[in-house]
Amino acid sequence: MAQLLVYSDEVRDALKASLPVVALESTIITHGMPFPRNVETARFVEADIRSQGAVPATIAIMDGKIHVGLSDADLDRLAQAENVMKCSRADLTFALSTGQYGATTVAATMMAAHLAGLKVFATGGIGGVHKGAEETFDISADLDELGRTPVCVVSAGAKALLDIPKTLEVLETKGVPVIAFGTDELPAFWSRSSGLPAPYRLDTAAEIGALLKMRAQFPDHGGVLIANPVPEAEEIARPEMSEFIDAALAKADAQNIRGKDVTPYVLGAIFELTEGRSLETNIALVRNNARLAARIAAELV
Ligand code: PSU
Ligand code: MN
Repeated sequence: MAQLLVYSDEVRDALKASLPVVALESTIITHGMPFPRNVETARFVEADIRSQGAVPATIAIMDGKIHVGLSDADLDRLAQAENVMKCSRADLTFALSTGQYGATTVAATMMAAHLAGLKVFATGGIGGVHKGAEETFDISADLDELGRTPVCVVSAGAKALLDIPKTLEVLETKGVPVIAFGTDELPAFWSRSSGLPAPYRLDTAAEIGALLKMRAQFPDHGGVLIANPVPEAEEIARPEMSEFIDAALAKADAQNIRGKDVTPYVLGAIFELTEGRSLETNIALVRNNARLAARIAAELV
């Protein structure tokens, strides 16, 4: 297994010196945002993590290896490459054994982070139970991974295009603590409000660190989900956002988009409908999550 992992010098040195390290996914770069804002954002996010005294480890599949920490050149290559595989748990070994280029989702990034000994991971929004899942059975592998892999995922909640009440139910069934940061309400990605109370609330990185240390004492403990609301100045409020989401979902349905193409397609449609505003919000929330993740990682070293 160790031979499958390729660390950047910066990440290897940080792990040796027991410095805080934050894992980052790559699907958000290849399938979540358009070029060149995707690579620009990836660089901002890495700088945000460094500004809090931690080291970023962006994870991607290249040349049959799991790369933990990418060089500037690798980030560029990934952001511009075409036909990059979107790799969740089910896709990871295929990408590795065939030597294909792969971007890791929340699920696959958690797997890689755990193999690499990283405990904290920052992203935008997790995948979850899609609306209409009672017909399509479309439930993201992110939820299963949160149930089994001991990594703390710092998000802005589940992407609001999902069925958030059902997503919360599945997380509870899988034994995943869901903790809103500094708010009583579960945030909904582009919006600070979902209309649903959060299962738990914590207000400081130190309190989250204490929870993670407590959880680590249990054998076979899985992940923890932190839901950090987007800063107020950058949010798109829920009433406005739900109209965009409904229109984008209707478009996806009319185009018969299914399976792993749904999330990238709907994100793209929302980008167009909001004339780019959704992207600005997405960038702000990822950066906000990265800073919090760095502070949480610092509590664990
Ligand atoms: N959050 C974003 N943009 C994204 C994603 C999340 O802001 O592109 C990606 C993540 O990688 C997440 C994936 O794991 O979408 C979920 O896809 P699916 O619903 O197909 O499991
Ligand atoms: Mn799916």
